[in-house]
Amino acid sequence: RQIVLATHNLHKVAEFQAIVAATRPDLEVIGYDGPEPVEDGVTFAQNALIKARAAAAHTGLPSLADDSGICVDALGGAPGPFSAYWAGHRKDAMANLELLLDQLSDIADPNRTAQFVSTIAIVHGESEQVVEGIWPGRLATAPAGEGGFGYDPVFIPDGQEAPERTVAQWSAEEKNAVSHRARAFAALTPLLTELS
Ligand code: ITT
Repeated sequence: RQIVLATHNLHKVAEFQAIVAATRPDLEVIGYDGPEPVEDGVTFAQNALIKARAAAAHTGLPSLADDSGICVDALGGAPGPFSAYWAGHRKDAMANLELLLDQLSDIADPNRTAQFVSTIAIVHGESEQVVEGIWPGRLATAPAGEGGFGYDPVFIPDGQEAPERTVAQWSAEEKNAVSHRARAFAALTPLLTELS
C-alpha cells in the first residue's frame, strides 16, 4: 500500500522510512514533490493538516505530514511550531539552536526542560486525523554530537543512564526507536489498519 509523505525535509523522510520499515513493512512511503502549500497555521496540527491536504489533493493517495518542533518550558512552549525559522526566515539549524541557547543562558537545571513534539496528520479522501508524539528531555548548555538534524545537538532526552548524551550523539536506530516521531507514528498505527 502506497502512502505519500508530504515533507521537503530529507531528514524526516529518512526517519519515517526507517520507522515504517521497522513497524509497518507493508506500507510503501513515497515522497511528495508537488506544490508546497503556505504553512500559515499557528499550531502543529494546523500546519500538519495544511501539508497533508495539499499532498492528498495533488496525488489522490493517502497522505501523511509531520509538523514538529521543540517546546521549551522556560519560554512558555516556544519555539514550538516556529522551530524551523526561530532565528529568521532562512531555515538555518545552527543559528536556530544558538539563539535558543542564548535565550536560556540565565536558566539553569532543573528549569531547562523541553519536549520534542511531532504532530502527524493523515488525510485520505474525506477522512482527516491528527496524532501527536511527545519526547521529554532538557536543553544542554552547548551543542554536542554530529548526528541527526535541527535541535538534536542540544536536546538531552530523559531516562538515560550516565553519561547522558544529546540526540546528535545517538545512533539513528536509537533515535528512531523512541523519538517523538516514532511515538506519533505508533499512535497513528491503529488508524492505518483501514489502509492495508
Ligand atoms: P516540512 O514542513 O517540509 O515537513 P520542515 O523542516 O520545514 O519540513 P517543520 O515546519 O515541521 O518542518 O519544522 C520542524 C523543525 O523542528 C525542524 O526544522 C527542526 O528545526 C525541528 N525538529 C523537528 N523534529 C526534529 C528532530 O527530530 N530533531 C531535531 N529537530 C527537530
